Amino acid sequence: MRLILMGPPGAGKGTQAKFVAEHYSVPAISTGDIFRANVSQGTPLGLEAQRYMDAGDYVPDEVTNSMVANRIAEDDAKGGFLLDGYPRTLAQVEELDAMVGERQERIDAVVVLTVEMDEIVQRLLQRAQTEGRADDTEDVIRRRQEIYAEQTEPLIEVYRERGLLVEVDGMGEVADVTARVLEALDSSPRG
Ligand code: B4P
Repeated sequence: MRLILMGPPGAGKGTQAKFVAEHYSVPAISTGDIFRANVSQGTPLGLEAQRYMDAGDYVPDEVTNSMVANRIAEDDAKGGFLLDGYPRTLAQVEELDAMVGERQERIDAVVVLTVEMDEIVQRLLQRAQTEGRADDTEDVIRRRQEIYAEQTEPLIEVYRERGLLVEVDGMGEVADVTARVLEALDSSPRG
């Protein structure tokens, strides 16, 4: 199974990714997590990514694309993967198409989690208190939502036209959302 998990910042992508990936026995690959791990280890990639992330901006496509290409080339991703938070731009869609095309593979489904804006802001302000992430301040949360609307929302139509889109209500309890995602994937034509 090769899946993409999309949704605005705070929709619960990272939260759902681990349950959904476990269900299909594929690795959950989160570009945000990989960037954060590099930031905390102080690697050159981390130093480059940090200034964008702290401002709520996207890390440049070249940096993100080559990082994903390397990650999905690892052994554990040969039989499938769940991409959490990638692609986020049209250029990343093209690059991902090329990566899977080279391997003679295809994406099976693109899950979009939909969550009301008030709930998103609440979740991220809550996360600011528990995890202390640098990009969970009110100004940066707003900036991240704007960037999502500008650069990532258009991808929904791209994947809808390809017949890959699976829209799931991301409101409510975590376990209920997981159940909805799995049910939607099982009943989607490609699931
Ligand atoms: P991400 O790490 O992907 O962060 P996110 O979109 O904010 O979080 P997510 O939707 O995964 O929410 P979560 O499950 O944590 O990206 C961070 C940054 O990295 C980006 O802004 C960008 O700078 C950079 N980046 C990443 N990918 C990139 C790319 N492809 N290109 C360029 N730059 C990239 O959930 C949020 C909170 O809600 C959590 O506290 C969680 O506990 C809570 N929650 C989840 N589900 C809930 C539920 N059902 N009910 C109540 N609370 C819930």
